[in-house]
Amino acid sequence: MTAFDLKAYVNDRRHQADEALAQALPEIDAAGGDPGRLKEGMRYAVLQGGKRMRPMITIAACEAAGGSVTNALPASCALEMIHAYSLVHDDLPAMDNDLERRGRPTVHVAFGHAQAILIGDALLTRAFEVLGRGAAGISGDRIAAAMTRLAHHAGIHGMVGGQALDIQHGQDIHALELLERVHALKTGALYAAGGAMGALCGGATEAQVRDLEAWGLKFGIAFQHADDILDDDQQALRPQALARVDQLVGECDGLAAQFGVRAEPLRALARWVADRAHAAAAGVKAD
Ligand code: GRG
Repeated sequence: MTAFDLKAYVNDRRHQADEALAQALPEIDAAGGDPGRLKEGMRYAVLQGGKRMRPMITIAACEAAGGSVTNALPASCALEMIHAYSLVHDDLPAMDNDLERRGRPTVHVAFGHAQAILIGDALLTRAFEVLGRGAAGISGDRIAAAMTRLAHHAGIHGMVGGQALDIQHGQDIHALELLERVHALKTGALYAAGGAMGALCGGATEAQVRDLEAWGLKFGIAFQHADDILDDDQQALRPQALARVDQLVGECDGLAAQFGVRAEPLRALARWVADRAHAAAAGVKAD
């Protein structure tokens, strides 16, 4: 048996997600012009850089459930637009006040503060429009269920709630349990949405949708622990966080087992997160 080529998989799926996103965002020269440069700002926020991890997980979950890349593209685009909106708003002076992202001026620096708020709002709403239009061969019921999962995980019970919890506690997080609660909401929730939406678009059963949603949540928490280790954040909790990465990745493997060989991309992506965390903890820079 040949080993699964994660690099080739990631390059291919990232390319397909990039193309779908370029099509799903409003064209700058379309009718109506571009008052306030919002269309330009939406494209700037989404299309320049980014690892496309959330679309990747959505596609991989869809494939695990027996669907195709095409089935997963609207949900993948919607999820990445919501991720992009959250970064635009998170970078604002009222939040993190970041001047650079992905090696370029942040949206509020390049387009102005009021425009950045509107660009984030426009990305959030465009996400639901793109998902609502659906994909060929996917029933309206499944699209409606995907929308509900996305709204749930992006909102007060997910990413927005996690951002509020993070703001409330600031630098004052000394227990792994609280740190993981923030990670689960702020980062894990969007991955959970990706797992659930991918499963729904791939034709999964209700139980499988729940399992791939749980897979996404665990993956997202592990991903954030790995990111903390890479960025030297939360140093006091590092040994516990590293142990949790291994545990979470093991749980991901348990959830993916039922999908057999079709879940190989999910398994390889989870293994990549564990390798990244261990390499960073050992002071080695991984891919
Ligand atoms: C403003 C509602 C609202 C939420 C903000 C995204 C976010 C929540 C905060 C940004 C800070 C942060 C560390 C969030 C955790 C999620 C995360 C790891 C974001 C960066 O995601 P990557 O690494 O970024 O996937 P790219 O650029 O590759 O897309």
